[in-house]
Formats: sequence, C-alpha cells, structure tokens
Amino acid sequence: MTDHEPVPAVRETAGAIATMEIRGAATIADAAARALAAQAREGDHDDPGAFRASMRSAARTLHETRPTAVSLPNALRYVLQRMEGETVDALRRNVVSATDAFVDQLDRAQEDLGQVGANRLADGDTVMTHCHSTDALACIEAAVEQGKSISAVVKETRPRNQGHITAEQLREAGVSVTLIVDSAARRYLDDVDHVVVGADSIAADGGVINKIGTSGLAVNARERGVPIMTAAQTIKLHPETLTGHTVEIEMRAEEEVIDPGTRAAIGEIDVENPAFDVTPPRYMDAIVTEHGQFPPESIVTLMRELFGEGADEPWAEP
Ligand code: RI2
Repeated sequence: MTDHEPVPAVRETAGAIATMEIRGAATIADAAARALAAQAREGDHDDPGAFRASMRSAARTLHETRPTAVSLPNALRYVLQRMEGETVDALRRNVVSATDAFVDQLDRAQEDLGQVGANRLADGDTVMTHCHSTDALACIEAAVEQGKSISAVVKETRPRNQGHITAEQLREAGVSVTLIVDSAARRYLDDVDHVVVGADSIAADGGVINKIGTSGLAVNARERGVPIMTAAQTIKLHPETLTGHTVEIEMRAEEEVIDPGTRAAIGEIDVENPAFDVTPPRYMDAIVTEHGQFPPESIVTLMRELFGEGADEPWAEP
C-alpha cells in the first residue's frame, strides 16, 4: 500500500456505493462515515501530515462514487472538519469519535423526522410511495407505531424496481400494500390521501432532487389535489446550492433500462438513464426534517442556519 492509498475497507465501501449494493442517501452517508473511521483505525501512518493526507485521499475515493446525493459529501465534511490533533493518536481518536457522533445523529434524525411525518398522516390513510427511501419509510412506520392503520400504493420505480424493497418493508411493518407499475400512478392517485417520497438532495430554492419520476408524480399529485411531502433529514440539504451551483444528475448505464439483446434487435437507437430529477418547489407541499416541517420555499433559512453561506471541501489537496 502506498502512503495515501485508501485501506481495503474504504475501497470496498466505495465499490459498493458505485454499484448500488449500498444505496439510499442516508445509508450511503452512514457507510461513508464508517469507511473514514476504518481508514483512521487501519491506515498505517506515523506522522500527522501523512495521516491527514490519507484521510483526504480516502474521502476523495468515496466522493467520486456517485454525484447526486449530497449526504455523501456532507458526511465526509462532518468527519474531516473534526480531524483535529497534534499526534496521530489524537487525530485517530477524533476521527473515530466524529464518526460515532455522525452515525448517532443520522439515526436520531430519522427517528425525529419520522414522528413529524407521521403527524401528517391520519388513521385509515392510504399513501403512495416512489422508490425506496428510509426517511419516507420512517414516517409511515412511525404512523403505524402511533396506532394508525395505513395502506400503501407502492410504485415499482423503474429501472431498478426499488419499490419492491419498499413493498417488502412496508408489509413487514403491518401496512397493506398494493404494488403498481409507474405508469399506473395517476389512475391510483384518486385512491390515496398522501404521496410520501424521500430525497437525495434539497436545493436552496426548495427544489427536491429525488429518484427519476418524482417530478412527474408531484405534478400529477397536484393536479389530483393529493398532498405530497418529501421526508429528508438535514444532511440532504445541499450547501453548494446556496452559492448558485446546481446539483449534478447521475446518468447510469443503459443496461439498467434495456438488455443488450433487445436493444440490438430494435436497431440503431439512443438509450438514456438519468437516475434522478428535480421537483420544483411549487409542486411539493412540505419538506419534513428532524427540525420539523417546512414549506419548500423556506428551507433556505434552515440551510443558512446549518451551513452558513456555503461549503468547504476539506478533502481537497491543500
Ligand atoms: P433515504 C435513493 O436513491 C432514492 O432516490 C431515495 O428516495 C433516496 O435515495 C433517499 O433515500 P438511490 O441511492 O436516504 O436508490 O431516505 O439511487 O434512505
């Protein structure tokens, strides 16, 4: 291993995030923070400069995996900003305890936002879901724990069918589940009381970046008069959008959309596979966070409170 080469645990985590074996914005943040702790514990450095450089290099390896979920850089930022100390031992201790604190906060934030989201749901409600979001599930599960009877219409969410994970987890939580194809969503909106989705990033203008198809669902929900909320703990707030940056939308492999044989049989075509889209704030009723619920247009106030005017990149080479 060269001086700055990440330890195997970091490379494995980065690989698993890139292939979506580890997926979902909160889960990615959790795994990335734990990988930094592994780098601190298992990296072999005897001077503080080399330790810091190896941590930055590990963070860059993790950062390069997927571009859209801001929870990933926010996790790296949280841990690296607390990398303080004059000796390797002190640095190591501080990184490990920052990771522990971060992971604890993630769990608590999800629990707290779950309560807020659950308060929006009433006994007997039917919700519609899109993709698989642990933050969105936390709201529905908390409602069930409050003693409310909840049913769900679950969109399968092409191309990776992550709605299947949602269907299974909701069923296990005691929710009665109806699975539908994405194109059936508008037809079923008349039967639902709320749409509940997650987020990979929230922009300063209140735009919600989430799994492809969310924006169309939101427009249809508005047209049918069904309220739609996004459940997003504050690590989903994208600090760079405070200074005018936009959120990069990940483009994934065409094989997720169509198998090569079928594609060849069709003939010369292009295939595109954007993983996410942006729902404009005017189509979203509420952003539910661990600090309470916000109209999308006012989320910028919370962002400034938490991040100041922007974000640094502590993983960059000095
Ligand atoms: P939690 C997922 O992205 C979905 O878009 C989901 O809504 C979002 O992350 C948030 O998930 P992907 O990683 O953090 O499946 O709420 O592409 O679990």
